[in-house]
Amino acid sequence: MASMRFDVVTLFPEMIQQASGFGIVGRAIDNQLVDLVTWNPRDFTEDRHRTVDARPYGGGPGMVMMYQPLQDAIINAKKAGDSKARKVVYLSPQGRPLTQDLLVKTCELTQLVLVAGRYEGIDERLIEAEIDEEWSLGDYVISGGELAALVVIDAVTRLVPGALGAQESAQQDSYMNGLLDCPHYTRPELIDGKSVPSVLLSGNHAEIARWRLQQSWKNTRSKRPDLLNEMALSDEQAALLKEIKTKS
Ligand code: 4FM
Repeated sequence: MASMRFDVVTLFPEMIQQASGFGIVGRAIDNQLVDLVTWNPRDFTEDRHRTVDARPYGGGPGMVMMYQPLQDAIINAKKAGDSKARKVVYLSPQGRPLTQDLLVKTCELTQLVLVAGRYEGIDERLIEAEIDEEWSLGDYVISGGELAALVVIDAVTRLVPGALGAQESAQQDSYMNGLLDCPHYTRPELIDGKSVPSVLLSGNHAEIARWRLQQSWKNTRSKRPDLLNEMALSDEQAALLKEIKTKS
């Protein structure tokens, strides 16, 4: 993936544009490694009041997103990019749980259209007609899809070649190996009677790398054992894990 184009369909475009102006994502946009365009269904309304919501069939509280303005916004977002290497994703709790593996695969695309809903949901026929995949951040409910779209934009941007500086990429390695991160320490050497693990002061970089991997394993085993069960181990990793097990 040389670069990535994000088209976000949202009633709150400022929320997407403003939050994307900072840090790694902001720099990637400035450097034209990432393009970010927003599409507001309100701009595709045809009535005097610019209506974007509608009452649900079957009754009950709350509204759903009005079909026509949302569909027109999605269709125009699609047209702006490359149909062969594009996916249209709707963010909702009903979606496939987002993982780093899914994000890595997403990098084969050149355009990602992210549909951020509001209210109680969108018409099921619109999902059938326009959405390729439904993704979820996790088993909880937020007030709209914008924060979820921002999470996807951030996590994918980190995988665009050149988006991370040299320092940031080296760090990334430790997150990408399927393990939790190792502990970090900085100055001073002694805080409230607690010292920094001596290996980190040793200057022995091979020892330090080994210690960090060992800590990552321990962290993962105690906090997220489910991650280890799903992991395929290399011979080297299996040997190291065995060593850690016998030590503690
Ligand atoms: C989704 C509100 C669609 C309104 C939401 C509409 C969510 C999640 C989430 C709320 N998105 N992972 N969990 N969205 O809660 O992705 Cl129309």
